[in-house]
Amino acid sequence: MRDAAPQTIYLADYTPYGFIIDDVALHFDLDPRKTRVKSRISFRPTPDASDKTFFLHGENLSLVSAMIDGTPVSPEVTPQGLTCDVPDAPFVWEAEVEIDPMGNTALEGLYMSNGMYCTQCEAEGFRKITYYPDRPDVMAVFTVTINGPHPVLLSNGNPVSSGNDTAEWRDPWPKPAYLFALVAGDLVAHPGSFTTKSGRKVDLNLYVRPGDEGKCAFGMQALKDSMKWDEDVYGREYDLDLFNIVAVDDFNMGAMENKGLNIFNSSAVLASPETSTDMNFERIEAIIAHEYFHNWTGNRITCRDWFQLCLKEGLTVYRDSQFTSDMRSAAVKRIGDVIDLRARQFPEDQGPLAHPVRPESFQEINNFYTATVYEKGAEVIGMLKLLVGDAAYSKALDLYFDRHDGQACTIEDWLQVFEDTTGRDLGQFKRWYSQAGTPQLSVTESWDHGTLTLHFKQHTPASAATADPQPYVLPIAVGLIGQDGDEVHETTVLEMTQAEQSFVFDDLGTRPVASVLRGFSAPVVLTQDLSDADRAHLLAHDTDPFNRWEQGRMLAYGSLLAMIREGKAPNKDWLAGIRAVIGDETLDPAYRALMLGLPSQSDLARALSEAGDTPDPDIIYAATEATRAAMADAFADLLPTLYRRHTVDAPFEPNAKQAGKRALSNAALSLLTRNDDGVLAQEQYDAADNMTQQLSALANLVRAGRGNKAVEAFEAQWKADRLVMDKWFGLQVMEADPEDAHEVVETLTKHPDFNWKNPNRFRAVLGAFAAHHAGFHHASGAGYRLLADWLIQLDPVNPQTTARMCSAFQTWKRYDADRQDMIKAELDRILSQPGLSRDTTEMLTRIRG
Ligand code: 0A1
Ligand code: ZN
Repeated sequence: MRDAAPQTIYLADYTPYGFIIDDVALHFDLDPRKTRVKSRISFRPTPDASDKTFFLHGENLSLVSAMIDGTPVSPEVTPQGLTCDVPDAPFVWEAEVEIDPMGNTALEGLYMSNGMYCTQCEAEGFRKITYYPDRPDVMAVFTVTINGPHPVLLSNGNPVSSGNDTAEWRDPWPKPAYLFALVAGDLVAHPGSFTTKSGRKVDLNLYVRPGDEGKCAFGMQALKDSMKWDEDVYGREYDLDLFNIVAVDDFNMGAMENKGLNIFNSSAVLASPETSTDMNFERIEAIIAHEYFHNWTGNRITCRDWFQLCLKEGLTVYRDSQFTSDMRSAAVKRIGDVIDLRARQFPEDQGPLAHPVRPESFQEINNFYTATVYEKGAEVIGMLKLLVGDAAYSKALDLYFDRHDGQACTIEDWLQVFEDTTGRDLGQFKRWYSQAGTPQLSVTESWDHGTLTLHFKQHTPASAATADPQPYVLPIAVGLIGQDGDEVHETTVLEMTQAEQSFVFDDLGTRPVASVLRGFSAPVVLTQDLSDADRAHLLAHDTDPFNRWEQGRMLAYGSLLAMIREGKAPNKDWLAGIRAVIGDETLDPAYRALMLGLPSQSDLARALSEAGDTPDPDIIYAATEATRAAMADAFADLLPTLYRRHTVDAPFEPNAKQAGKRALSNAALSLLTRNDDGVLAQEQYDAADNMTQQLSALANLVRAGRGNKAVEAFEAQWKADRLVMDKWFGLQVMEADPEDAHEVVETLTKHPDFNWKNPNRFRAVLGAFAAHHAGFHHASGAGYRLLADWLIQLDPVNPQTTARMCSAFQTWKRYDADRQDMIKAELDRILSQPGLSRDTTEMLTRIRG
């Protein structure tokens, strides 16, 4: 049932819990429909607590019995939890509850996936397991006993004992309930081990379903690499004798950092050359690192309340991006992150869902695991590091770990360690945490006898979340490139703090071209009055790899927007500039592959709407197609060589070097396919011995309208592999012609393997559809209706995944009146469903505005 009046929770209302927990003992008797959970918790009143009410969260629990100090009590129970009179002295709470893991389709709390038991407790899932103060600032030591007829019975920490159908675990580190985990089932372990720098031998296991053993080696290696990296770069050592990872098929998100027992969506950990693409390998390596890094940034130091989510997530994303940069190419990683930020975070920050990196209110915390909290949160840390310098950053982090180990902290604590290390006042910088919206930064130049002045203006549009945004501290990395192509001023970081500010470079001979916002040094929308010729100059000569790519992208935008608005032909200078870069064999192939990319259709729609135009999805689609065709023609003589030279003959390895070569040869293939009727793609499909090559060939065949046979063959080959079949479903949607994308989706949803209750499968089809710009925004409104139908169907089963997918509608105000009316009608139709979840209600109400 929908809550009568959904409650809004405010950061400003934080009050500490009135009790301290010394010790938690949990006992599970597992049963698919009637699991019994016994808890024994020692409480002690907090000496100076203002609120002495004894409240325990609890949802979907049947209370069997409750006792205080051995005496039965009858608490007052509501759908949200219970209260009870308690002594004004230390006491022991004991309770027994019954829960139904099988009936738990929301995948929060204790649930079942393919016959195995698993848990997801972040953010507020523990309250679906037993009565407990389910808030991150309540930290305790847990002992867990599990009984059940399963060969593998796991929980956090170290094993204490195990016998027939029983196991006992103890986690010596105090932790909040959201880090609790339990897994039970018929699983096989892929073992490994790691010796920490101080000599502790840690046993590692990757637990998978029988049959998936061959997909563990890469994840295990990524884990060892992460453990080593965190020692080398942050001085952080692992702190238990055991580290377990479990792969589950039904999972709402990517993975979860439970103490000593990480639980992963199988798509985020299982990998093999035959079944996973290079992109999958890179993502898996990053997610394993991310979850592992949480052991310090999240677990040892956790969040005081959920408003502080970015404290652990922004920092951990920042750390995993550093790790990927070190393991692979820093330039390629940075460009990929910026593409992703613009695709996912900018629309959020510029639309009705805008919220600060540290939100100040929410109804459903699950709706705030967003690109703003995660990715913009990481950008904020990157800026802080740029402003204080690498050495001060290291010192501040050492202080953070020293000072706050074992605590539940706030953003204030985080900034304080930087203030204490550097003596800087970070008061203005803190706006990055408290204000919503993407700053717009514009720069103009003046030149006077060897002196170049850069005039910057910053402006952040008002939003529902921040009515009157104040200027930010912006680190703006700038270099200067001379007319001859040499760098005449290396990167310097300008620190902008005012709404308008000028910076002067003098002693310059001839007028250089300014390379501004190198490395994307701040998450802003930059407008720079550069001519196409200047941009082409930077594309050819900039020493900053990000900005070099960025200038190619800006030229591509210019070319595409002129085609969309005025039907102009593609910009020849841009094509020539890209041609020079992709043909330059001294450059990293992965980097050159990125140069062959175009802004996505939704990025183009965003650019048009930022400029005050109404995007027409069909015209955007046509312009993108025409531009790809022009690229295929302009590079026709170069492409066959690029393709052949970078096709990897050696046995597949998922390293960055091989992946880069495959990325470039496949980028070439996608252009070549436009002019060869799919002959080369078919050849590659037939010869492929790894998923990167096979899937890329398949995509090209489908796009060329010659995919029927290969689609069938692929299905026959991979029917039994869930993760590969997700790719099969997704690819057909992504490559569908906009005219019939919704029909393709309808057909796929009738496929016997379309198990819509599995979040991965649902996302493979409906998520891909929402991302198919011209298909989803079909003028008939059929796309909107179709997605709304499925959201209505999924909501009662899995509110969290439904709510996340509502963001497909967040950009609705960009489009024309007809489309807006159709979307509004669908939003209202979903909102009028009786019993709509709190998650989905909150999302749609905010989107509807
Ligand atoms: N903390 C995890 C992400 C995560 C969040 C919520 C979840 O369920 C509601 C699951 C996972 C991470 O950052 O990886
Ligand atoms: Zn995380």
